[in-house]
Amino acid sequence: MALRPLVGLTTSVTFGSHPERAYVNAAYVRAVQAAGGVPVLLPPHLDEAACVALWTRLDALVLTGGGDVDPAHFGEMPHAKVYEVSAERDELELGLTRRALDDGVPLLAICRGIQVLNIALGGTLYQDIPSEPGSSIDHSQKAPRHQPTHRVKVMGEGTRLGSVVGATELEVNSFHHQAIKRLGTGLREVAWAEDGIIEGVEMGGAQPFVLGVQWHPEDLVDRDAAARALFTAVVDAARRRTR
Ligand SMILES: [Mn+2]
Repeated sequence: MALRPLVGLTTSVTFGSHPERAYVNAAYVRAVQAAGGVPVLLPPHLDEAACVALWTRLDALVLTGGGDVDPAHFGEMPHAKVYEVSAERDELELGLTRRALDDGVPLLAICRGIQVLNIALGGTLYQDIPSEPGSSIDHSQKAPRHQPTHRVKVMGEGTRLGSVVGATELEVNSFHHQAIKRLGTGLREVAWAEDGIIEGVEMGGAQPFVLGVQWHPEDLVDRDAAARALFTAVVDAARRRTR
C-alpha cells in the first residue's frame, strides 16, 4: 500500500515563438500534494519506453487542462476555432487513458481531460460551444481562475461524483469552448450546467475510480471543499489500490 501514491500529471506544451516547453499550472501540483499524493509530471515528449517504465510505477493519473484534441481522433475535420493542437500530447494522453482504464488505475480527468477520456472511449465533442450547440452561459469566463461563474447540477443518488463532492449543486469556474457531444462507451453523464452542457462523467458499473469534470477544481481548492474532495478521492483510491 502506497502511503504517498505517485500521481501522474499530464502537461501542456508551448506554441508559437517560445522554445518548446512542457509545463503545468502549479495549482495542480499543489492540489495533488495537499491531498497526500506525489505529483509526477508527464511531458508529451516521453518516448514509448520511458512511458512504459513510468506507468508501472504510477498509482493514479490526472489529465490536466489545455488546448484542443485533434478532432481527427473522433473522425472530424477541425472547426475554425480549434486551437493549440499537439499531436504528441494527444497521443500520450489517449494512450495513458486507455492504460488507466485497462489496468484499473484511478483517473481524474479535468477540463481537456474529460474530453480526452470521452474520445478515448469513442465519444465526440462539440468543437466550439458558441457555434454549436450555442449557450446563454459563457463557458470561457474572463473572471479570475479561482472565481466560480456558473452553476453545475450533480446527480447525487448512486453516483461516485455525488458521493465525492457531497452536494447536488456546485458553483464552478469555466474555461472551455468545447464539450462532450456523444458520450463514449461505458461513460455516464452525472453533472450538467444549466444549459445542458455535460460537466461531469464517470464510468458506470464496477469500474474503479474514473471521474471527469469539465471545470477546474485545482483552482478552487482554497475556497471549496468539493474541489479538495476530488483530489483527496483520487489519491485515496490510489492508496487503496495495490498493483
Ligand atoms: Mn462550463
